Amino acid sequence: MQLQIKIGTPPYDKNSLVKIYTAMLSVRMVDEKGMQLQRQGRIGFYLPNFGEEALQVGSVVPLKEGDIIVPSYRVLGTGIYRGLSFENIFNNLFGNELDITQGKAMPICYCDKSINFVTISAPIGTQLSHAVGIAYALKYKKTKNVAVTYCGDGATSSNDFHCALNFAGVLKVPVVFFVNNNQRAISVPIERQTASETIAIKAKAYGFEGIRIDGNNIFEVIQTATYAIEKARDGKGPTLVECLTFRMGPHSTSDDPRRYVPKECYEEWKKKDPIEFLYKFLIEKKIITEEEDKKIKADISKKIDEAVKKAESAKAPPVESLVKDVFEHIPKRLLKQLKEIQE
Ligand SMILES: Cc1ncc(C[n+]2csc(CCOP(=O)(O)OP(=O)(O)O)c2C)c(N)n1
Repeated sequence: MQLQIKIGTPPYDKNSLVKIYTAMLSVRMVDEKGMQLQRQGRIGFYLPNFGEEALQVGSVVPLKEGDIIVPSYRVLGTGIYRGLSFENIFNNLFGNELDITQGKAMPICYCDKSINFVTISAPIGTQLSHAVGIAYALKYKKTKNVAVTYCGDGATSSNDFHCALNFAGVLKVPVVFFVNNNQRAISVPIERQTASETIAIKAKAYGFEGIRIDGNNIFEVIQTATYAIEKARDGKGPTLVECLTFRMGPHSTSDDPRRYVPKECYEEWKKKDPIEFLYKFLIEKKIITEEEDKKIKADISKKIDEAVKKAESAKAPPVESLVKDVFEHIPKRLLKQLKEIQE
């Protein structure tokens, strides 16, 4: 696929490009803050997206109203681009009373119904079959909407990956699978994960198209996502898009990648940083100035600091929240336990 970037026409006009760049920077800056907060003992856990911002943001640029994002835990940019707020993010991380799930979801398992961002679930791969079910419903109801879903290279070894791709092919549903091939599942390298030449070719066995792209090149991601999403919208079935990238940070704050990632890998991939790539493009093409860049960063930083301040000073969820919003009718045994806690 040849890259076609027509500057001045959406999504390559100034407003659209600044929106994309701001979303990518926001992911990076939320990650820096999240890591810092955990190291300072102010939150319990964080999981960063360092180096994978282009595939996350670029893959949702072509979405339309009513389309549904079924995320994995390492695609924060898909939510941020669509409007997942810093308040929502930090309320979840602090697990406070303002958090949508009142601290019941794991940190980084965000959700926002208003932007069709389905709750992130921690078990690997499960979201893929959910996405196929959702896409089937969209088709059944004769909408023109699509579902996009995500997983890592490790998740391609899961049962759900097979089930999801198999039924997506059989039912020809409007879904696009994006795989963030960051070349490791925690410490397990891709060559220990699969003997397949690429992940993209696996789609062939399920009867649909697989495409492998440079996941750090925002333009390649947008162009491929546009093609695959519009194809799904036209009733022409699913696509598997393998986005080659590299996890530039730890798997999570509970991990120390210095024990298994050679230093040279970081040096090599640092040169391919997706945010640096877009920054250079915007400056070289005179789409933004260095001054504008500083302002964008200062603005994001201010908003993040405000959200952290509010989230940290909010109260813990009330004790009753332990048993609320889980069952339609709270079971008697839980009510009994709640009473014991309250007493
Ligand atoms: C079903 C299941 N098994 C194991 C785990 C533990 N676990 C969490 S993340 C992870 C690695 C996943 O790697 P990958 O799919 O490549 O995604 P990445 O973290 O690289 O984005 C594992 C094994 C889990 N969350 N769920």
